[in-house]
Amino acid sequence: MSLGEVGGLPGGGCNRLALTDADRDGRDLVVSWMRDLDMEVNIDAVGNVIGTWHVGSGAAVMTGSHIDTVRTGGLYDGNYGVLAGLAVVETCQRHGITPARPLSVGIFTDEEGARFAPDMLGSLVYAGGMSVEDAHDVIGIDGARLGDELKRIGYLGPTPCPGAVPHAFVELHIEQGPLLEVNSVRIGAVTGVQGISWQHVTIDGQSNHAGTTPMHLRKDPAFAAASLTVFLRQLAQRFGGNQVCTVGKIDVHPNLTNVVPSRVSLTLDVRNTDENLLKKAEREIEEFCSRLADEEHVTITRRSLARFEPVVFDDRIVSMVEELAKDRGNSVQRMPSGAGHDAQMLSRMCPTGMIFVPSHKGLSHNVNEHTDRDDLVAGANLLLDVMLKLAETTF
Ligand code: HGY
Ligand code: MN
Ligand code: MN
Repeated sequence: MSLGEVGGLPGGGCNRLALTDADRDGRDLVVSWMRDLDMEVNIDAVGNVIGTWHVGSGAAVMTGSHIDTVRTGGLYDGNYGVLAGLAVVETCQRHGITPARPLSVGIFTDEEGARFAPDMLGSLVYAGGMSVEDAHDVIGIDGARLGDELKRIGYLGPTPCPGAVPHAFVELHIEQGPLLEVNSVRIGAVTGVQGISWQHVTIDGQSNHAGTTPMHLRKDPAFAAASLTVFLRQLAQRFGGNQVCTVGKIDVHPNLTNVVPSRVSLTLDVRNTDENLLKKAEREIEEFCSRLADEEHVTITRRSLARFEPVVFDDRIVSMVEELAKDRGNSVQRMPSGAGHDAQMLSRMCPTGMIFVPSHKGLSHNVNEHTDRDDLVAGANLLLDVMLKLAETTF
């Protein structure tokens, strides 16, 4: 709740877009809680914060998530997994439990990708999937350069990337969808993450007078953008299954009532658990855009913002989540993740899994995001059990 007040919005929820002052203030607060637990705090070259409780020996059992939010974020997306990780360390210390391995908690930079694409940027660099230089040169939706913002907020750290390879990684997160609540199940044993394809589309037409320009002479990028948006909805309906498509950001220039726009840019968020279907969707979008450009006499240029193939988590960890959930008397089901997560990047380095708890009405990326306290506690207790078990497990 205290973290939720940092960047808090008047009606509830919070806005801590990556590397803003609010993100800095949130980081400073959580880092202070890491230090209260005598954890060693390392900041790496893209601002990932890794807190480590040095007990036992060998590579750490790692958990973590993110504390950057979207512009209308809830209290739990990302934050819950980071703070539950600290609660695991605090609980072990309070009860004199000494794990066989160090426990570490990561705060990964810019997981949302809302200001600086791609999403999961910090964990992608941590896992060696993107160079620090490329990450620093990413330009945000507000024109800021990621490396400059890291420096400005004091989180351009000395620790090199890729980061230390964990013994294993497990992330606790809210489901952000309706499944667990609809099925009255308390815990999700996450089997993997669906594929993600983000594109930035720029449509250049010709600005003109709204009153005097006959319809057949227009080069109207707003109409083209609307047609593309409708096409995406229809594509998702045609594909069915897990196919989802979203146009979340549209910018019109000059954005005035009586001017046929000169340029419209929009973002496409297209996802599917099946890589072949995701590729098919991308091909159909490309073909539609080239037809649309011809028909509407506009120029359409597309730029990839993020492209991640579906990820399957280590079944040994998925089963561990399932069994330990049952040991605590929780109902549990296996399920894929519709949302991207830092765990999908850590799975490139070590055995990785995730734990979900229900989201009320499936709401997320919404200030009314909510998870019942009993579910939050059950998830945190399960994280404790899984981390301690991982510390005893040889892979
Ligand atoms: O885009 C996502 O799925 C995540 O919220 N970053
Ligand atoms: Mn998240
Ligand atoms: Mn999110």
